Formats: sequence, structure tokens, C-alpha cells
Amino acid sequence: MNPLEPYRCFRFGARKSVQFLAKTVRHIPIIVFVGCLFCSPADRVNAFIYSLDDGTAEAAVGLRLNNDLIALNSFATVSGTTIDTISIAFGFGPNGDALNGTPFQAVLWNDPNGDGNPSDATVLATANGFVAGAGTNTFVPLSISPTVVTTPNFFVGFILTQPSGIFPAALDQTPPTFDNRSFVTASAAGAGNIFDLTANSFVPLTTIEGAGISGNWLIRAGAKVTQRVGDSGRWAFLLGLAILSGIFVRRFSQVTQAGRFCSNSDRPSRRG
Ligand SMILES: [Ca+2]
Ligand SMILES: [Ca+2]
Repeated sequence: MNPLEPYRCFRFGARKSVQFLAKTVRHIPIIVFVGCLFCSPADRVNAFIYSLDDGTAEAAVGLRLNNDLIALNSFATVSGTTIDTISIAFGFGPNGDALNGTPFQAVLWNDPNGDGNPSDATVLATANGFVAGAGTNTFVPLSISPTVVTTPNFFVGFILTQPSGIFPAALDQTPPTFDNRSFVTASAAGAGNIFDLTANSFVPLTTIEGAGISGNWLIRAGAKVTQRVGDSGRWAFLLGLAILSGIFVRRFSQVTQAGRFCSNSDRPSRRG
């Protein structure tokens, strides 16, 4: 009698194969569940304040004549930013209280070429308000239509027609200050241009350092920043798949080894 039994060997291989598949696939629901649990991304919204100042002004900047003054800060955009508030603290000086009640317009600009310089800035939103708390480091918040910023930088600032000899723009000079982040420009009263900042000729658009003064305006932007969370679960999922692949290879190797042994004449037949 031939000691080899190919038919029995085939049955044994099939049974092992079924066991192998059963042991392997039983991990799949767990891995898929964990992967779905962590891979299901969700949006997390956080309030965020864009600011260059420490909340206290050491100086204030203004014009000797009654002209339109425009002051603005540059910020790098955090991904997922929606600006909804512009807050400004106004300056001080002799007759600083005369500023209170002065109308102003808060402005949000984008930065089309993303270089942090507002020479190409485009207006995204505005809001009108009145100066209050001048010279007291009190921020006047103005709500704007929630605006998503898609450029790498953006600018927030104000335009107002200032009384002569008043210093509307409050400046933080406490170190550290940030160069090339605060800008100023001016035009004749009523001629200030927020849509083309380079068109203001009384004081051409410049950094505050370019005007011989260092510091940063007390001008802030309030934002909601939306961040996608749960992406880290992707790696947990991939790790699970890697483990599953390892189990598959290991068990496949065992089955292959068993199959070869079964078909080998060295293995005695159960019938033999
Ligand atoms: Ca300060
Ligand atoms: Ca630019």
C-alpha cells in the first residue's frame, strides 16, 4: 500500500487553511473598529487672538495736521482661521481725550502675494466704530462678518480722520518688538485709501521702523481656528494592518510548511 495519501493530505491542508483564515480574519473587526474610532476626523474650533503687543502702550503716533491716518499690523495666518473681531486700543498724548468719540473704520485685508507687506493688500471686511478709552490701553472690539483667510498673511488695522496734534495709534515698545510687522500711511483728510494703500501720499506706506520708530500697534484680530483632529488614528490603523500582515505571513508560512510535510512520504499515513 502506498503510504502516501494525497487525498487526506488535501483535506488536512484545507482544514488548516480554514483555521488559518479564521484565526487571521478574527483580528480584522478589532483593527477596523479601532481604526474607525481614531480615524474619524472631527473639527475642533478654538478661539485665537492675533496680537503683537503686551497690552500696554509706551508711545503713540499721530499727525500734526488733521489728515487720514491708517495703521495696520501684519500676521501670519494659522491654517483654518476665520477672523470675526478687530480690537484696537487708541493712543494718548496732549488732549488725547479729544480722540474719544472720533469715528474710525476697522479693516481686514488679505495678502495676495503672501510676503507680509501690505502694498498689494485687498480689503476683505470692514466695520465702523467710535474711539473710546483713548490713552487707557482699553481695546475697542468691533465685530466683522466672519471671514476665512486663505492667504499666508493678513493685515488688520484702522483708518480715521484725526484731529491735528493728536496721536491715535498706540504703540507697544516693550521688548521684544517685531520688525516689519506694523505699517503706517496717511493721506489728506477724506482722501485716505484703504483699497490701495500705496495710493496714500501724505505719508507713503512704510513700516513703523521705516518712519524711524520701533514698536507694534495695539491692533489685534480675534479669530476662530478650525483644526481637524483624529488624523493620528490613521497611523494606529496602519500599524494594525501591519500587525495583521505579520500574522498572515507567519500563519501562511506554517500552513505551507504543514502542507509540504503532509505530502512528503516521510509522513506516515493514518490509513497505513
Ligand atoms: Ca508695552
Ligand atoms: Ca504683500
